[in-house]
Amino acid sequence: MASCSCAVWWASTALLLLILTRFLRSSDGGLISGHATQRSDGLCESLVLPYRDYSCQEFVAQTSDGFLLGVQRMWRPELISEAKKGEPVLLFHGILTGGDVWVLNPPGEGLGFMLADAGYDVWITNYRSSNFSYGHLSYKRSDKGFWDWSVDNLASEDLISSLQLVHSKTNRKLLLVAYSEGAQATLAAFSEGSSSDLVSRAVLMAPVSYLTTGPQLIYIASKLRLQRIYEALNIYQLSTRSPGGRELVDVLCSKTSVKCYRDWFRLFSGYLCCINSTRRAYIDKFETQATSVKNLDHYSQQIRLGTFAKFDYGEAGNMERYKQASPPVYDLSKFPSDRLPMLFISSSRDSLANPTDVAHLFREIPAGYESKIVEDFGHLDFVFGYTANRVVYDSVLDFLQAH
Ligand SMILES: *[C@@H]1O[C@H](CO)[C@@H](O)[C@H](O)[C@H]1NC(C)=O
Ligand SMILES: CC(=O)N[C@H]1CO[C@H](CO)[C@@H](O)[C@@H]1O
Repeated sequence: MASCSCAVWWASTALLLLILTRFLRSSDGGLISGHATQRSDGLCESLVLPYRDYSCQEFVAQTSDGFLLGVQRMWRPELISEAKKGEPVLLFHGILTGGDVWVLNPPGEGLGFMLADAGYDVWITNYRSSNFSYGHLSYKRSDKGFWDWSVDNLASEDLISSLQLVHSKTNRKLLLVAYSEGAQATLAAFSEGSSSDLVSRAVLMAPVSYLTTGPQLIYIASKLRLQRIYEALNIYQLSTRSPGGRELVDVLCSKTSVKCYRDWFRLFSGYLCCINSTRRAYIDKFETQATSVKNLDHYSQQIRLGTFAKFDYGEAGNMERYKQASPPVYDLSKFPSDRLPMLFISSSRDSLANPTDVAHLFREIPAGYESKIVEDFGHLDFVFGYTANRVVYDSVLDFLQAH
């Protein structure tokens, strides 16, 4: 990026952002953690129950910092009963999306459906800001506090609360399938010893850990120091769906060689093999979903510093929070890949969890895990690709069944 002869550009971008960005409406409150609930526009009603072979129930998992996560349980009633319970598997999605990624492709293609068809008790969780979550006990979506989080909190709160909810409902150890930032949160949480004892085996797909490069949103944001503009404007969330969001994305893309005008998919992947263009309109009805600017900022820090560490608040802020000048790094040598059966699935053409960064990850975690590298598969193909069933999910099912 040519360095700033671009004062004019900064100013015009700032102005554009100010004009374009709006906030989403606030979400429902008054829900009780751990209880099944009803929601007519929830994930179950919208995406699972229309297929009559499946049952689906909405739950709420409350995090200790007050977020109300939507957690859905889906199963095939003829395969699972009180007497014959399926093994619980938790699906943990990635950045700028929601738990719907597991069921946006139809039965036979979407991982949620495939696992239910194989007799599993399938639990889908949603990040704190996801469309299918339930907001916060006291913050509204328009409050700064609602967006004061990054992958650190997804690790310490969202993953853990979801695992605990499923464990409390099933009294069994869980299988975990985590994707992209969900996989990164898993790496962070389990490296710190949190809750891996609730899990019996795990699959990490397109695992993000270290970030070096890639033609994607996060990289662009890091180059632009996007969060500075945002902070100046009191903008805390990024969504391509909010009014003006797509134009905002276009502003980002115009600063790079990525041709992602009007196409948020290109923000994630320089390469995509297998998105069904007929189904694209349907996917666009649900995706993307908002994330926090702080979450992107954390990724920018990782790219700039080359670390997989907690959020950097600056020296004074770090002293206050962490009692040290620099943010603590996640010690991947403590990741339980030598104790829990684990499978990593990555792609040689994934520009976000790219081969260089995945190799870096593999050098740091203890040996003992299995890994599979697929060819010619983009980052979003892992959840939206119409061939993900054969290329990736068959291996997921084989691995879960074989151990
Ligand atoms: C693409 O999606 C449409 C609509 O869901 C479907 O009818 C068609 O079979 C799909 N094509 C492929 C190659 O999966
Ligand atoms: C909070 C929010 O944006 N909820 C939306 C999630 O998606 C459904 C289905 O498109 C909408 O009806 C909700 O308003």
